[in-house]
Amino acid sequence: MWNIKCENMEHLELKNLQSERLSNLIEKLYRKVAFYRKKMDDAKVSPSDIKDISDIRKLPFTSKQEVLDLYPYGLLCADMKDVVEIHMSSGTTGRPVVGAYTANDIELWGEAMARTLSMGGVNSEDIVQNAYGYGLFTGGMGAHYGAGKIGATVIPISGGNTKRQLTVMKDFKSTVLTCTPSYSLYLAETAAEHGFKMKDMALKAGFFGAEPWSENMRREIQERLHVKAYDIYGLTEIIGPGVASECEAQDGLHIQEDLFYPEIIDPVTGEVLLDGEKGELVITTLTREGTPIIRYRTRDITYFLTGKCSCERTLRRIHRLLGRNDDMLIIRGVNIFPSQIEHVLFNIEGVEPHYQLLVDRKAQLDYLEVQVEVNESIFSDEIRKLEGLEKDIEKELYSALGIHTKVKLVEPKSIARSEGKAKRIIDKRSI
Ligand code: DLL
Repeated sequence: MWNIKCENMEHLELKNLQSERLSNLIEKLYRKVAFYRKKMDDAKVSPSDIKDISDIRKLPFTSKQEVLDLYPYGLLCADMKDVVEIHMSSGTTGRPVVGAYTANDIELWGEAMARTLSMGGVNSEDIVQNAYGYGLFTGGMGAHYGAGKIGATVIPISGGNTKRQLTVMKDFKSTVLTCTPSYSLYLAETAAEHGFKMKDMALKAGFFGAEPWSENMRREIQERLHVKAYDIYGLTEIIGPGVASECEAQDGLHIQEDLFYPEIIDPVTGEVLLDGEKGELVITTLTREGTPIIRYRTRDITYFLTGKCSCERTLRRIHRLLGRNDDMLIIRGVNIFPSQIEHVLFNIEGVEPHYQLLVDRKAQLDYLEVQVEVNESIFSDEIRKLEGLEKDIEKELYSALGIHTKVKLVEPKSIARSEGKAKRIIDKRSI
């Protein structure tokens, strides 16, 4: 274990630590963040009411919409001179989610990711090929800080340039791969096409997350890449990757609960659920300084696993994420809201306000087809013109979303109408 004291803490000791950290956090937030002061005043809770970790239930939730409304600096709790880094959620236009990090937050992030990578056996002898995107996205820097803290060698190759990834992997004998699960399979596929033999590579482990994936996909990755594949979870609002991750038992994700306090709630009533009951994961950052957050509703669905893990860590485990309780699509690790697509479509002449998003996985990569109705006059145009329009819309969507989509123009009235909510998304990915 990277940090045996924290990862193997006895229940009462952990509870005391969480209680102390929560009460310090609330006192600071009440003083420094107008948004939280008002929220607590409205809920008639004062910092002196928060003494024990169980008092957390007196505090209000924080929603994604509130976070978006507080863009860019509304959640900032530290002085700007102490902020050393800023990250934002991936791939969306409009308002992104912002995380600001002090030097201590970067330290904390490195610690959380060092624990994560150590859970899969990474040590200072390893060569970590970090194919998560560097930049505003938290994946690249998060894995970088963790591997650096362990003293492993980092190859900060970032995402993309797949053939070069394989050459580097082979020539530098990378032992660890970090990237999204879908990208790992794309790497394997490209390897087969170009005569690279994955079994002859030095890779032994991969740390995959940032998008939903399944047990079947794990099996496929492990077979094709000849690695042990670990599921890692996190989100920009909390810190990025490093919030929860699998150990060698690959049986649920241990939450770093001395740092990030987890609850599972009923998404409708907000009631706190018991172990084993499926619901929305809610997280409080116990030690963040830049942009701490209280009872953040992640919209991610999971449940607490019961029983002891064979790895002997006492940190609680959650089941791998089961999905999201909203409509956000995650395509190749990029978060996309249907409303963004709608926004693009409705600016195009001749396009009708009826569309459907078809999500599938082809050659192991997420694939988004946008089916959109056009009006009679456009539809009766010659094929060449229709194809031109499809290409134009694809370009517009690419510039708005940052990912390639396939646009298919369909004839008027061919998409099913609804009297209630329209069913915009058909997700055929079997996960
Ligand atoms: O995706 C942070 C990250 C980077 C995690 C690298 C793991 C590895 P965001 O871009 O803010 O941050 O997206 C967060 O992605 O609320 C989940 O819905 C989803 N997600 C992240 N990890 C997993 C996972 C990063 N292991 C959102 N399984 C989260 C399923 C995941 N979904």
